[in-house]
Amino acid sequence: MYASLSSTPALHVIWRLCSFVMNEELQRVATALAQSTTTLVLSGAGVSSASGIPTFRGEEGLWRKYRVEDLATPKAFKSDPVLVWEWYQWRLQLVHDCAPNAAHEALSQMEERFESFWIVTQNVDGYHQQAGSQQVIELHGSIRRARCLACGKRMTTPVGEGIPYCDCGGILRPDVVWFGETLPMGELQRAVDIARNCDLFITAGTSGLVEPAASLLSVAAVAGALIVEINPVRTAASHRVDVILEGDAERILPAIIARL
Ligand code: BJW
Ligand code: ZN
Repeated sequence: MYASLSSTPALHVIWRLCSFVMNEELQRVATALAQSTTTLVLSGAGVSSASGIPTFRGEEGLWRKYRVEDLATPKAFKSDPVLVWEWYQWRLQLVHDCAPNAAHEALSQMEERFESFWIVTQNVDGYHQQAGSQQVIELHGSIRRARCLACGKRMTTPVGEGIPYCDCGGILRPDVVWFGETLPMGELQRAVDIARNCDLFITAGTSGLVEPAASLLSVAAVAGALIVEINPVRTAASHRVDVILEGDAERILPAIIARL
C-alpha cells in the first residue's frame, strides 16, 4: 500500500507529512517520558490483541459473539454458571496458548529504565507481569485466579470442564470484576493516587468506555499531566487527550523506546 501511495506525487507529499508529524509526536512523548517523575499507563484489551487475545468491542470483539449480559455479570453466573465457566476456560486456554507481545515487552523495558512507572491494567490476562513488569495494578482482577463464593479463598483457576469447587465445598467463580460489581478497593485507590500524582498519562488499547477506569484520565488531566492516547482508531477519550499516537500499541511503544 505504501508503495502505491508514494507513487502518486500528491499522495507522496501527504505521506511524508504524516510521517513527519508522527515522528514529531513520538519524539514529544519520548521526551516527556524521559523527563517524567511519575508515569501511569492505563492499558486495555488492545494491548493484548497482537498476542491473539480478542478485544471486547471491536470487529472481532468478544462481545460480538457473546452478549456481555449472558457472560460477564453476577446475574449471568447465577443463572448459568456452566456457560460462564465454559467461556472463561476457553479464554484462559487462549491466554496460556498465546504470549505477551512487543507492547508488553516495551512497557516492561520502560519500567526498568524509569523509577516511578506504573501500569494500571483493565486486562485480566496477566501478560504485563509475564513480560516482566512488576508495578502493575489489576483493576478488573485476573482470569488466572478463582475465588470461592463461600469462604472467599483465592486460588489458581482449576483447568477443566464444569463448575470447579473449593475444598470447603463452595462454588468457585473467576476472580474478575463483572459489570455492576465494585472494583477491588485497594487497587482502585492506588490507581487514583498515582493518577493524581502523575505528570504523564498514557492510555493504550482501550475504548475508554468502562468506568471507573476511564475516569482515571480525568483525574490525571486535572492534575496537569500530559495525556497521550495510543490506539489505531479514535475513542471516547480522544477529544480529551494532548497527543494522539494513531496506531497499534505493539508498534508505537517500541518506537517510543527507540527515541529515548
Ligand atoms: C488497539 C489495538 C492495538 C485494538 N493497539 N489499540 C458511570 C457512568 C456510566 C456507567 C457506569 C458508571 N460507573 C459505573 C458504571 C457501570 C459500568 C460501566 O462502566 N458501564 C459502561 C459500559 C457504560 N461499570 C461497572 O459496572 C464497574 N463497576 C463499578 O463501577 O462499580 C460501582 C458501580 C456499580 C454499579 C453501578 C454504578 C457503580 C465494573 C466494570 C467491570 C468491567 N468488566 C469487564 C470484564 C472483566 C472480566 C473479563 O475480562 O471477563 O472488563 S467488561 C470489559 O471492558 C473488560 C475490560 O477490561 C473493559 C474495558 O474494555 P477495553 O479494554 O477498553 O476493551 P475494548 O474492546 O472496549 O477496546 C479495545 C480498544 O483497543 C479499542 O479502542 C481498539 O481500537 C483498540 N485496539 N487493537 C492498540 N493493536
Ligand atoms: Zn471455600
